Amino acid sequence: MKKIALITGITGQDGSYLSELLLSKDYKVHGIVRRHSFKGTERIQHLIDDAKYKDKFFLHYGDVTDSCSLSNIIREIQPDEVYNLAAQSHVGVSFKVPEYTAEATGVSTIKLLEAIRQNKVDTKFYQASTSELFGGIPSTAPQSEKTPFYPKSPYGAAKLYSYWITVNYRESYGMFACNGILFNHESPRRGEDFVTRKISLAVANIIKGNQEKLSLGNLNAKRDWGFAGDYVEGMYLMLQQDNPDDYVLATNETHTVRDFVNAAFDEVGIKIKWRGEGINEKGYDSKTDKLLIDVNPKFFRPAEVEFLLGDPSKAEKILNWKRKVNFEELVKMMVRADLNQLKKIFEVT
Ligand code: NAP
Ligand code: G4F
Repeated sequence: MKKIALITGITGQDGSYLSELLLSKDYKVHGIVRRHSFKGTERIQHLIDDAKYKDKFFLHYGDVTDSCSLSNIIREIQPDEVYNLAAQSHVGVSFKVPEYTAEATGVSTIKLLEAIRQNKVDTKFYQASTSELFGGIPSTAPQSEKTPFYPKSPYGAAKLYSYWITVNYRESYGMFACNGILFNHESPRRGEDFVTRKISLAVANIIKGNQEKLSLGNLNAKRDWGFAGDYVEGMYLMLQQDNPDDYVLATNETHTVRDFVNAAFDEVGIKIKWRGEGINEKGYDSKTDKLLIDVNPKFFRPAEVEFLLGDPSKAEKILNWKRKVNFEELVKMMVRADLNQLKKIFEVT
């Protein structure tokens, strides 16, 4: 019998890679999509259109803030595995829409867990937890499953609830429920308002003459950046174990936002020379002295997570998981993809 998976957040970056992975393993994949006024399925359109997935890939209208839709879908499809990836996932935006973030990123998890429990569906559950849980304890590094949490945003606080309610349902009801505590993972499918994609797109646009310069917020923030395609394999592996547990997925390398900018421009043969400090820091093309990067305080957050560095040794040992793509390869992949994409747009217009 083919296994049945349900993915919330299937239209997102991770949802699209996870769908591809599970379809390659011959799963039947069901996803929850919310209604958009215009499209919204770009990242999975190739799967929707592929005739070989006609009887394997199914989408259902629903919303993780709507327990009726969750309960109906769970009852109807009786999944073997549920991957809860849906969230208002932007940390900066969570300060602007804190109450909605609490609903979509926090309370939604109990709605899904209760839909499973009340319908008595025997399923394994993956919760998309995050390194944002570690937030404000920079002295503790690298961060592992044992590091105390200290979220620094409405997003982090909402994810903290989801983390603990997942542990609670495992302990209270014996559910096979796991938290993947994932550090930042990126790809050419990353949302354009996250810093890595904002940078790779800007590099491509500047090279093509569509954009003058790139404005960023905190250049000093350090992140442990990996490739999303590697991380969805870890999610899958967590649900294939005999026992449920929580795991960190990370690269164990950290880089500043400035490092990412340098590496991205390097990819198109531009070396950045930095001058000034704080909000006056600027990046110039070292050959032409053209201004390419400046700092705009509008991208600062009311509270910032300054430093993330993950210790993935538990996942490496127990899941036999290891990231394959390193920082330089990730930057190259993203810049190349954006250059190619822009080339396509120019070729047809
Ligand atoms: P993403 O690209 O922003 O995707 C989020 C997904 O959630 C989208 O499919 C979105 O649907 C859906 N969604 C949002 N609100 C919803 C609602 N009310 N009802 C139903 N669906 C809703 O995020 P991602 O990068 O793939 O991340 C996947 C998960 O991992 C998220 O929970 C995120 O918080 C978490 N996480 C991500 C990272 C990372 O570095 N990427 C690290 C740690 C944890 P629309 O397409 O309709 O907006
Ligand atoms: O790319 P970011 O917006 O990602 P952030 O805040 O680390 O959150 C992402 O990773 C989390 C895992 O740790 C996930 F849980 C979460 O869902 C999301 O996927 O920002 C990265 C860093 C921050 O320090 C931010 O302040 O880059 C800094 N930054 C500097 N300039 C900027 C910008 N971030 C954005 N989005 N835009 C800027 O212009």
